[in-house]
Amino acid sequence: MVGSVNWSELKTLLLQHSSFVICSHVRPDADALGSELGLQYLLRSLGRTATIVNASAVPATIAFMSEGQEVLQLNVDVPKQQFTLPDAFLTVDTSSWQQLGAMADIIRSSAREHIVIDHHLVSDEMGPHMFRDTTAAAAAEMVCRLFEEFEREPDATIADVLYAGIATDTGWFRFPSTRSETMRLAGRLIDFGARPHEMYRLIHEQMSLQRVLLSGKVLSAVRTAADGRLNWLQVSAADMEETGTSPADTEGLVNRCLTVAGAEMAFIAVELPTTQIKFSLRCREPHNVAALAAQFSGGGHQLASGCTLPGPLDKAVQTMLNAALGTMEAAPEVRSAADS
Ligand SMILES: [Mn+2]
Repeated sequence: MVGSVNWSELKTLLLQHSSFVICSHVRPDADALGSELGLQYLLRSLGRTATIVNASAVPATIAFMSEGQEVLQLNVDVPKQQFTLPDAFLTVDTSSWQQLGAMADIIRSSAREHIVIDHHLVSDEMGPHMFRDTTAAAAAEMVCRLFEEFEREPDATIADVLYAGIATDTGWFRFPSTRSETMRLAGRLIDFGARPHEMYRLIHEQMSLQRVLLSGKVLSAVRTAADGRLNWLQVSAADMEETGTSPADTEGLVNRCLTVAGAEMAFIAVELPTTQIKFSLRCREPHNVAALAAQFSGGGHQLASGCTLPGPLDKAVQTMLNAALGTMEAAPEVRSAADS
């Protein structure tokens, strides 16, 4: 069912049940949370009971999305022993048992129906009711489509969070996954009251001044190798102390290295309080930083991965630099790959 979802089958299945627990992956992102809230709203408008329960808390950065809504956390708001089983579980934005965290045990041991709505490529076998469209740019796209299938409309609050889900999963409509259908559905959400500028501001323009200062300090010391094909940054504990920041404030900085013309690979090395060095790795095709991270027991995706090395910082950076240059040599040239 990958790529084409049988919407009428999904509709029938949803209408066969009267109570749902909706869940998504651990550390929910805007797409996961927006999709959950959208599904809850839709199911309630159909006269169903729907509760959102996740294995982990809503991250502070997107907490504004669920303000005034009830998003429960397993073992914090709902003890596992007191879990009231619904008629059906509805999982959205993942089809990985591992990604469901502690919710996976509850779903698997419950023998209740389990309906999955997802757009990811990799998938576990989760039963007979998996509705996956890997051409969808976001799970929220599929939720929007479901609103249309039921001939329902989201209110402005739900339009906002569904818009946030689609916008963030597509890198604000610039990733190759962005289709005309993505734009059409996002356009409909604006008709229903979604505020694109406000969603962008609330998600991306909430930095502390300290964080901006740290960015300046770290970026001004960007280093480069292999004629600019590899760029990297390093952040010492002293840098963070001086600017009043923490390792979390370095998130996203590595991507700036790939904005330089000719850059093919990038990494950032961050000194943790434990004196270990955390690496975030990025690259363009045909390189593979998942393989690079795996050399150091790390993991991730081909174009974005991470791993941890023992300190000190300079030594760890040198080790990573050698390994990165090694994988670049082994990979076919980006230019010749594009020509062929
Ligand atoms: Mn998603």
